[in-house]
Amino acid sequence: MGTKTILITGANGEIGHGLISHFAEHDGVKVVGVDLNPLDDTTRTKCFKSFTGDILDKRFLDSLSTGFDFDSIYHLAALLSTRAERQPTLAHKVNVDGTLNLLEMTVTQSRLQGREIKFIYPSSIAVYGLPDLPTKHKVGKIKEEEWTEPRTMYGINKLYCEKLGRYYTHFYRQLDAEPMAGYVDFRGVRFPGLISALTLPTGGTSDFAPEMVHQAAKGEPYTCFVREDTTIPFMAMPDAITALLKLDAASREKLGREVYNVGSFSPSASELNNRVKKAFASSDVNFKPDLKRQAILDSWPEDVDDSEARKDWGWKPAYGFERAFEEYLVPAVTRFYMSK
Ligand code: AKB
Repeated sequence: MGTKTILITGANGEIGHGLISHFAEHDGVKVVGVDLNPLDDTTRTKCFKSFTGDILDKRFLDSLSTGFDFDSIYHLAALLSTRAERQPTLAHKVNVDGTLNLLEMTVTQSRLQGREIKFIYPSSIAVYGLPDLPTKHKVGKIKEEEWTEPRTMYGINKLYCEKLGRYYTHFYRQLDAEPMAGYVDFRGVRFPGLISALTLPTGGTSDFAPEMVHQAAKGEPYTCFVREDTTIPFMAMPDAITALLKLDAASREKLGREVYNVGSFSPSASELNNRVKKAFASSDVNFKPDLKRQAILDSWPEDVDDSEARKDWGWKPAYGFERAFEEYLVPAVTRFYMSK
């Protein structure tokens, strides 16, 4: 099989870093990395080509599209939930109009190459909106069709873009003399909170978990903005990368849906704190809930039912809660700060 060319938007982001590092360690893939800000040197050197540009700039995307034949497009660029609440109209532009521009670019790519192009999309547990804590506890592991009533601009954006992807895959320009469906092969996963040892998220509401880990590794105190009983699903970054790659590699006929839940572990903030303290004895965490951000977290599910992903494309996390800390987070985040 020849070398694949993959476009990654949001290349400077957490998932972008992890994905580009993975591809750099494996042959057969040329990465074209794109971000609004210049890629950091480490990431840039791992890319075949990198570009600084705005996914809202159609001329920039057109110039990108004429320069490469992409096999897959990983559209990671987004404003996360907390930042999106502070800048809702900007979030809508980037998260929705930006995605629409990338979908249109995928159609152009597909017509130029005469084949279907895969569009890999990280959606989120933010598409869910549980009305209250008793319901959240009762629902437990949520299924893809349940409670998709998001209360954040980010969650609404992600849910709408899931529908956009389904439209482009199955119904795009359906009234044309020659319908144009079959150009885009949209595939998405609804990520839980992600925890990376090597990067910190910016502007997420699930950020309390990675922030707690990194502050402890730095030997610095951390004021946690959630209640101790707060429980949402999380995933170690290596598993998030695996999920995207396995979904990309799955044969289309195996996929019964466009978007899948993927899960790993669902600790409470108190359980996270206890595990962090076991790893970093000097950890100093105090809980001071931000009631507004807390309300967002209380609307997100305790856990996700990812049986569809396991059945259709063999999803299985490698890192449960204990292994994520013992074999990934603690050794890697310790090394990371010792090298500083
Ligand atoms: C956020 O907190 O906004 C994201 C997410 C859960 O999608 N990390």
